[in-house]
Amino acid sequence: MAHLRALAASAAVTLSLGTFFLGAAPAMAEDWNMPTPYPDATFHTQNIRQFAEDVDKATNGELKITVHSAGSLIKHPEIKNAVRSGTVPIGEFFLSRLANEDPVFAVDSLPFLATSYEEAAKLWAASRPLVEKKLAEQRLKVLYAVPWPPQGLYTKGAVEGPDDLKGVKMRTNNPSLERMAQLLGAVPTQVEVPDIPQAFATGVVQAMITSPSTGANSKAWDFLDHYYDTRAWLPKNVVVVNARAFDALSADVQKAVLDAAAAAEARGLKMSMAETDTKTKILAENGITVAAPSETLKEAFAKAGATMAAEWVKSAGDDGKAILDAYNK
Ligand code: PCA
Repeated sequence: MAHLRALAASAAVTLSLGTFFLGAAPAMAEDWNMPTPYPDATFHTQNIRQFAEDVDKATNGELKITVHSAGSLIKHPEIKNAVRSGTVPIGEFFLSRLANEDPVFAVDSLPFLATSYEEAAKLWAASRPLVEKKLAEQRLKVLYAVPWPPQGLYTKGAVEGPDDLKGVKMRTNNPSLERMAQLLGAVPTQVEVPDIPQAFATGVVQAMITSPSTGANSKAWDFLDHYYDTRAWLPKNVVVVNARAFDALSADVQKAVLDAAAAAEARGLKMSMAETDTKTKILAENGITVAAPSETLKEAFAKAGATMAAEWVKSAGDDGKAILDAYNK
């Protein structure tokens, strides 16, 4: 938009008749639609709304971002490609959803590789360059990423050990979790977050592995009764912008977007950390038994995690090695 304003200014000098009109006209505003997969009460969505507000303020309304939550504009499986093709200029998605495109995208969903916020931050720092490079190949620019709280197991009825998971229909959200479910002897079924209550109510699924946030926001107490705090991994959501759309912004607006993105990454991390305890408490307050996994369940999870890590190292090749070397430094 800066060049438009410069044009207007120079036109105002030469065209005295046009001065009033050009001087009074606001800079032409850009309107961006932003699809996101998760409902409004999700901290990621709240963080994105704040990001949009920050961009609006910092650009004096030159760039307005309208957030369409819960897959209302574009369904989660289509969001990445919609941004890539320019159907929408910006969007959010669950990064490890892309695991089938490239194993690099799955690293934050490997069980027990990074199980604390500190380790998750380290893993993001180690993997970010490659994730950015791979997404840039699709003309997607990474603005920021925010981790979910650690992932735990939700079930109907108590799970004493791994045998209780055999044949159980388990809700999954990406290829890694699908593999995990298989290794546990469960039956994986992909279900998006807004559809979780319905999937449990109709018996499509009987168990899930997700965060205290998603469990509490889905009112898990309406359809199950146990939560095992396995702290298995902290997967991330990523916000990307179509590179062409970003490049078309003025330098000032680009800077405003990047500044707001950096603030959103820091704010989102804090929100996520706070959620871990508050939402676990909400689960307990609503009658869910919150417990540590039994030793045999822990062992089964660890075994599945080790198998997945070995499979990942093999499939990720040099990229995987680069990430793990950076992470273990
Ligand atoms: N909630 C999302 C992603 C991870 C999480 O905690 C989900 O369950 O799909």
